Amino acid sequence: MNRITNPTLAAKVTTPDRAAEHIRPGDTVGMSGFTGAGHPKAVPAALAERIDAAHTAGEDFRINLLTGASTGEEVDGELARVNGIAKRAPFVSDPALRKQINAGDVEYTDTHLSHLAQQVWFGFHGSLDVAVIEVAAILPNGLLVPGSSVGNNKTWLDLADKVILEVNDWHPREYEGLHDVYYGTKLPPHRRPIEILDPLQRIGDPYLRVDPDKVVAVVQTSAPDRDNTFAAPDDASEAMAGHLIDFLRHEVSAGRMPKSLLPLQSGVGNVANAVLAGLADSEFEHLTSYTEVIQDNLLRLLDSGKLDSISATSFSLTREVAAEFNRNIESYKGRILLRPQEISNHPEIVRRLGVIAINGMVETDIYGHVNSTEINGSKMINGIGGSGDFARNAFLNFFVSPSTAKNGALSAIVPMVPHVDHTEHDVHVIVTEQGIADLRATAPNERARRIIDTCAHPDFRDRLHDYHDRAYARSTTARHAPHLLEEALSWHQRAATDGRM
Ligand code: 0RQ
Repeated sequence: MNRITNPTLAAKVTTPDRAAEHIRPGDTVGMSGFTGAGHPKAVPAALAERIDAAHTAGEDFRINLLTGASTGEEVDGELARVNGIAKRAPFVSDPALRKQINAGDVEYTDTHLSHLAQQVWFGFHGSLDVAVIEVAAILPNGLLVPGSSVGNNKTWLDLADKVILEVNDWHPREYEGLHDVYYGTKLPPHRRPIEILDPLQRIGDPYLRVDPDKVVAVVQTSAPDRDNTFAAPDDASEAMAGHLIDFLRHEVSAGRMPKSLLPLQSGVGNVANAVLAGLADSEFEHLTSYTEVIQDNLLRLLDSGKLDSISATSFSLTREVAAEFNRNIESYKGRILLRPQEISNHPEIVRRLGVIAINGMVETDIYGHVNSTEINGSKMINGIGGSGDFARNAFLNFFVSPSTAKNGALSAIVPMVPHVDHTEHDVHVIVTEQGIADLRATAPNERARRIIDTCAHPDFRDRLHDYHDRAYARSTTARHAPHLLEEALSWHQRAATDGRM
């Protein structure tokens, strides 16, 4: 089936190599892509070849790359391979790129996912030279049918001087109707309320718009999204899922939320997957989800009839489940909406709907400051992603992690975190396989005892109590959240030198 039915844009079909020639050294490029879904599959590799050739010839050629979130081997992998990225935002997961960031070769701006689009509108990132956007089809009137993610595509298409479109027929043509692209965003002081009152409420259009005069090239591809594999849930993640679901039961019986709970957001990863699997076996019904990423188990929850609807910005599926979804896409219409990430993760809506946010963490300190991104305060893992968008504005948030890492050598509960992504003011509930600590309406010392007693691994519990007790005893005029500053980061110091806390 012909996916490019607009004559003006059909006339611009060309090869990836010719398309990539429109990208110049130093350009800021906005590409599609979110958690391995909907990123361009051909032009970035062609660009990488050009960059490689330029470097061989002794020329400087790197770009500044903005996306929705992580992409795939075809984007971050290819461009990292040729040292083609100077600056990157807002989220990464590619191992080669992570290495370059941690080697100091790539400047990485770790940004809340709902914030990047507006920051580019505000001009914080300078001008956007080129957009490279993957879509499922171009309609006769020139409107674009998005594919498996929306991300920041609306903003990149609106703001870029030049646009390159990749039309990928791996995405079913029947994607048409599964998206809700909001065109009402404005800059302050002209902003208006974003009136989403229900996760599945439509406020926009099913299509992306593009000024055909800006389109410099159209490329055809036929390539799958990233295969997002997950480890089968282990005992620890099943224990965490169990604690969390029991906690939700308790909240319902305390009258703090309805039996159908409140809209769920879950981060990506094995614990989130285990929680979703646990919910499938629970008594909860008519659940909804206001989230950013649709993983296998969220889709399964929808298939099982436990979950009524999902609002997100992207998929992050295994190849097998993606193929199944693509075959049955029509049956999901009216139950799934993909939105731009500035809306899927919008603080106003997260707060209004009362989202239950579940996200992973590296570690928390005894007062509830959470580190989600930087090992030993310095080494980037992925980035904050959408965890801050959701957690800070959630009705209820959970941060989950096994109580230890690296075969028990490191504790996920520490005296002081060396990097803070979520502050004590934002964090509600900490979950490890050991137990669950409800920090709502607690003061720091109460919080410390609760986290240590319920969440810390027994191997570290006494030492954590000892640290807290001595800090309290010594700080006679600073007991609100007492610390021994000379010792607070000694656990990380030891981790850095000996690999053990
Ligand atoms: O490193 O692979 O080298 O061993 O951190 O840890 O156990 O695989 O855990 O996949 O759940 O990721 C916080 C990173 C957890 C994730 C984080 C090491 C560990 C391993 C990963 P290795 P695991 P998970 C929605 C929301 C921020 C973004 C977010 C994350 C690696 O949840 O990126 O929430 N969150 N987005 O060994 C030292 C510790 C450690 C540690 C783990 N205490 N000390 N290293 N590790 N704990 C998605 C989006 O926004 C797109």
